[in-house]
Amino acid sequence: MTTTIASGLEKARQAAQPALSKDKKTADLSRDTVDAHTSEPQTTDHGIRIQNPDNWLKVASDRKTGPSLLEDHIAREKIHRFDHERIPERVVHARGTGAFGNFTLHESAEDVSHAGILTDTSRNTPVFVRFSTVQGSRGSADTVRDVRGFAVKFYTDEGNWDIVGNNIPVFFIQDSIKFPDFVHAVKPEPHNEVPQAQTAHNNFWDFVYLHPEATHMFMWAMSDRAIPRSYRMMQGFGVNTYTLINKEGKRHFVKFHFVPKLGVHSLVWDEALKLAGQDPDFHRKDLMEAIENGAYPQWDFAIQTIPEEKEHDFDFDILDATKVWPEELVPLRRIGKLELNRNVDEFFPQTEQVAFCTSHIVPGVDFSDDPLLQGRNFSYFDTQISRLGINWEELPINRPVCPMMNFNRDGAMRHRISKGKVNYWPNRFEALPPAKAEDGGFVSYPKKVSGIKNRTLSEKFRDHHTQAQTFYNSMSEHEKSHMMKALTFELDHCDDPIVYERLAGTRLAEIDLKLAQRVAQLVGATIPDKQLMPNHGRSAKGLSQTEFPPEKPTIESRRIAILIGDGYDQVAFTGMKAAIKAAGALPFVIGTKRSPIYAQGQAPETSDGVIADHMYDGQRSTMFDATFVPGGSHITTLSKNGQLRFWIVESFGHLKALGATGEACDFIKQVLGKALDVRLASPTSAETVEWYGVVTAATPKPEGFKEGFKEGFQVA
Ligand code: HDE
Repeated sequence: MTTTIASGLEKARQAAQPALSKDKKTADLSRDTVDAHTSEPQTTDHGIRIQNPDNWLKVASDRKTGPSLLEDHIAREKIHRFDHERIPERVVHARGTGAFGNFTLHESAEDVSHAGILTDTSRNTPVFVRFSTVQGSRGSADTVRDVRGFAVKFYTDEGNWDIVGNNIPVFFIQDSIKFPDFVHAVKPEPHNEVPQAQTAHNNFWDFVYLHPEATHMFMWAMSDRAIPRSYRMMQGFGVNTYTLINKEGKRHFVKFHFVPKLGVHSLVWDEALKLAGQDPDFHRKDLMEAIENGAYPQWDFAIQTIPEEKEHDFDFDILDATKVWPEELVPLRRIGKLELNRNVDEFFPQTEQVAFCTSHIVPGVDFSDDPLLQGRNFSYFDTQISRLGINWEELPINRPVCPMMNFNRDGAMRHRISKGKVNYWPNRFEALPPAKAEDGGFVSYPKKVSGIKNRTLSEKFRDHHTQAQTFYNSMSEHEKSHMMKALTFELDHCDDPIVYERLAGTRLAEIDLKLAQRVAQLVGATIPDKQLMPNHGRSAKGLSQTEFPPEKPTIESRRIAILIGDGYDQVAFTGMKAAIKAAGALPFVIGTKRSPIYAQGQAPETSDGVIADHMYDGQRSTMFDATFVPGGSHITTLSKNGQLRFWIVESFGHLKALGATGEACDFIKQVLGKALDVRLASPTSAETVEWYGVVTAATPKPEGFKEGFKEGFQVA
């Protein structure tokens, strides 16, 4: 007996239900989720079963292929659907990836907000988070130097709340009217559409010079923050100033923060550049891999609040998105936890169609007069219309989990069917009445407004250098050196002398003369001889990423390569692999081939050997956080292989932990040669860090050694 299509689909729908206990959003999405891996036959979009999906209907015989018939409605439907698969990509943040998770609150913020999600510690609020780069197109590489988007959609019981943030706490411009100019300048240049996903070109640096307000942000963008190791290892910042309203109607200004439990970590520029070609999906895969392995990324959710009456107590304007609120003045209050624990089922309907809006707020949260936020509140709604159409909020990923009902109607692709005789308010049935504030109705904060209509910002918006200097002063020596190199790389890609002359000779000389001089020398600009603005010499907390180690020492979810060939030491290999797994990290066996590899003393007749996860030519050291080489006679083979030797050298150069036992110790020492001696002989503090990256053990026993390896790994 054949099943009907309807019951088949129902079965498919059921099969697609995630095994996880369903939160409200998961349950909601399951209404629209089907399993495509079913044995039910294919159908057309109008539901008839397709008998032959491989051949267009033709007038043909055994001997002759005749004309294809336009009559073939099945083939035409297939091609026509394909022709229209693409929608416009996001004008910025086109490249991204997302995941589901949950938000929990451990400390009520009822003193500052009456929002349910910020006061009810028993709630488990479903979330969808999308991380992104800003400049590149949808197919661009993950590891480019760029700001990362960190957009969170909370499906709260009172409606969706979106925090559409970045991994850097400030922004390039102060007024949203400048955004189109900024984005045009940062994107590929108009005459040749070059370069892709990079700020390293004339127009970006020209814009930055002409907007001194961008100085603070470009210093952040040249820091290691702009090349994160993983989306899981970066902070999230709401950037804009919002407000919170409590039960008594009192208003606080607020900034939102997410602090990763794994700590903040970055790639080094050389790794980032190589990975962009070797594995353009590096961050996307990293997030999926961690979630699949149960290493759910977590962030502390924190708020900084300032009572309304203190708005003007600071020497910067708290509504200026080019400024941070120094933690010394406004401490961070960690009140909740964000966890990502489920990958998407299908990229397009979820990650691509998700639409965030800064204006999506819930009662207890409100806007401020932050001029960047005000413009964003218009832009995000507007842009979704060209991407997704007017009914974008009906899409499964975007719809709220609380009751949603109003008289917005019609428009292209309307999906919902609203029963009833009226579609307006007020109506004779009193259908869909307004909600009182005490029943959750959203009430805008009754702020008194007065002033003169004009196009200016307050006086304090004009200080563009104090915080840029503080940021630079707060960097560790190696962070400063990375910034110098980043600036040099960028300006080296600018071929218009006016661009690199002005940037090095003016903007950088306003921040730090030594930095300006070094960059100018390297990029061929006139070397400035005076600091253009006195550096105040102050530094601040929370700016250097060295202040964000993991919450607890861990190598959880780190990728560790184990290099082997025929003749590897089995005891060291199995011991270390098990130790890596037990520590929650991910061991990858990289072999000289992906067919069986035999340990020392083993033979095909007596053993199945080990099948490597990958062969060395398909991988690079850049794709791993650490490398282990067990001893054994395979070292004779490995040491003759130029690419494996380079693997060791490259890994060492990127300050990664290298572990070795037995014969592999000499191999590593010999490959690293003088580089290793130099570091051992004169370990300056920066070099000590590099030296710690290498741990070797003379005997092939992983016990005792693995702790050192792990430690070296953390320090590096
Ligand atoms: Fe955005 N931004 N933005 N932005 N932004 C968009 O909205 C815009 C700004 C951010 O994963 C667009 O849906 C203006 C700051 C993220 O889907 C668009 C201004 C911050 C994402 C838009 C800003 C952001 C976007 C393009 C200046 C950090 C990706 C597609 C006033 C706090 C969200 C879309 C996702 C996306 C406008 C500045 C973060 C065009 C006008 C500051 C994370 O609406």
